[in-house]
Amino acid sequence: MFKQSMTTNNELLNNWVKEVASLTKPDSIYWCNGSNDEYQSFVEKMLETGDLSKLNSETFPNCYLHRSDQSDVARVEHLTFICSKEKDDAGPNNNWMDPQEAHEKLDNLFEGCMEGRTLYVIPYCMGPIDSKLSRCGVEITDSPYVVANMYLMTRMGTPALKRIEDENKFVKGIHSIGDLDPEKRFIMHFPEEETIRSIGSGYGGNALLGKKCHALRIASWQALKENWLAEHMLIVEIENPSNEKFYVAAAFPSACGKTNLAMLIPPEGYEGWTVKTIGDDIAWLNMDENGQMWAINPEAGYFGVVPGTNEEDNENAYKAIQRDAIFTNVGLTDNNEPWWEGRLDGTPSIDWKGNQLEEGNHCAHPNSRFTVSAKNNPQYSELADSPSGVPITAIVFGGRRSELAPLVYEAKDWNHGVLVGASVGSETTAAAAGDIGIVRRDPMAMKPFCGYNFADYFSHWLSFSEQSDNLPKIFHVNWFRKNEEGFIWPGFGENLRVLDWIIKRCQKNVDAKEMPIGFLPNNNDINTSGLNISEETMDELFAINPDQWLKEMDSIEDFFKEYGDRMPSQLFDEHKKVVDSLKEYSSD
Ligand code: GTP
Ligand code: SPV
Ligand code: MN
Repeated sequence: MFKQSMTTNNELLNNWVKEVASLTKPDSIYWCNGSNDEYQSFVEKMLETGDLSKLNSETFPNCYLHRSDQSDVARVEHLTFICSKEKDDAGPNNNWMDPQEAHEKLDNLFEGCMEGRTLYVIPYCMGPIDSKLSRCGVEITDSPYVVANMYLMTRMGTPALKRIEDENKFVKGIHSIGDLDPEKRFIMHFPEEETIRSIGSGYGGNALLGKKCHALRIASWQALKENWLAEHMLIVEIENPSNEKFYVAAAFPSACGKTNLAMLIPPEGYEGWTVKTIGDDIAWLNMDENGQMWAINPEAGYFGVVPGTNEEDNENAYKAIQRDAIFTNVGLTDNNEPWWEGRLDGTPSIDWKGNQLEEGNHCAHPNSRFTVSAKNNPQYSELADSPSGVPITAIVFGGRRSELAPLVYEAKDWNHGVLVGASVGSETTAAAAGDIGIVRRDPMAMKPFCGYNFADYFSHWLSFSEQSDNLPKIFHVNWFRKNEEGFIWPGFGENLRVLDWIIKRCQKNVDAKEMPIGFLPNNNDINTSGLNISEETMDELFAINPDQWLKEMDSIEDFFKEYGDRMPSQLFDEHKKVVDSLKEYSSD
């Protein structure tokens, strides 16, 4: 059904496609042009094969449901490898395999894997096509679902191919669904070769190779060599009533609130404030000649957590997915609308596996996802397409911590901020296969995504303080602190109250309390007017337990020591300062 729409004169690309085809033996090869007609033709094809089904076209026009294999619903960190030449370059934070051994293993798995299928070539550009900060890649896949998702998530097709032909350079990504056997599932990265090979999974982060594999794992390695940063961060634009604009980049681990913060709607009392989204998952940060950090969002769409999305907590996301969206692993209502836990209306009827919903079962999978173009977001910022990106005022780290971490605090300076980021702990979520709710160290929310040794990554972060005295201020937030009644802080739109304080700190408009862990807001400096929250509750949100913190600092030190001699001593110096000050504080 597909016409051969284009090929290329670029020898590098042509030879590579031929080489992959001679290994995988597809019946045909199709080069994607990225047009809307092409997207629709892929949708039609998947409706025929049953890969997609059409949702209620009156209420959810041009929306589709994809049910994945039941064993293939999340990222698989234990099957994700960094295959650098030197094991130490991958570091204790990554699984490592010798590149030659990995290629041999993968050659066996890829051999003939596309027989009877079409090989799709997807040229894509991460970042605005005309930005010098953007980077191109080509993904080869045998999955029409991957093609359709890449269409929504990246700038792909003819314009990307043109840039690749001009630059004669691209990240190579090879993906095949394989036979979905979890024993034969691997997501392997070869940073020195700028190559990704992924087999056996169709799930987002494992299969949409532009996203975590390229824009974080390979890009973080490139960023180390070229003095920039590739981060698991949202980018949000905040305009106050004086029409001053601020750009905040925030790193929270998977399923810990990036999409929600990026799409925030100002709460009551914040009339005159405007919040717009630049990006919801990945930021590439570059420093200019004045030492100012600028960020671009390399993506063009959102692959977001569906459960919990509703018009009260995240109306922008809710509106964005009313049309032109692909839903993966949600349930259905009795009138063929998508349904998920947290949707406020509709009668759930069929679960994500396609069975009649039974009481006690999840209707949607906890890691069910929507894929949608960023332009569907009512608060999409045009600056997401700006070649220079946006100037970053503040960097925010955060995690999901039911205890310990206060609502917000500010790092004392950049190097202390690097300690704060490197120390992030967070409870695991359904975004990755494995246990849920276990606190683990997730430095800068990059544990699953840093393509090289964390010790070198921390050194790289620290190195910026020697290069600029104009760096963003660094903060830490925790929306997830709990008491007997559940989450203490209302979160979502109300998080603007915390961003408001962060911005005031950046403008030097408000004092703060110096504590061992950083600067905390003075009483009443977080605007709670109109919020039904007592002073005692605010105290609870900001309570610092020095003994608990000293234990935390011990566990952080143990974690750092796993990285041995490569760890920058500055980080231990910063660590010691906090510990000494906590000891003093606790003996007062
Ligand atoms: P990835 O796409 O996996 O990187 O996740 P993300 O960081 O973008 O997470 P997302 O915004 O999708 O949020 C994940 C879950 O956290 C959803 O179920 C949200 O409803 C919930 N959540 C987000 N923000 C808040 C908040 O401020 N408070 C509370 N209590 N829950 C939140
Ligand atoms: C995450 O897990 O952090 C995601 C989803 O954003 S995935 O693209 O699958 O990595
Ligand atoms: Mn993510």
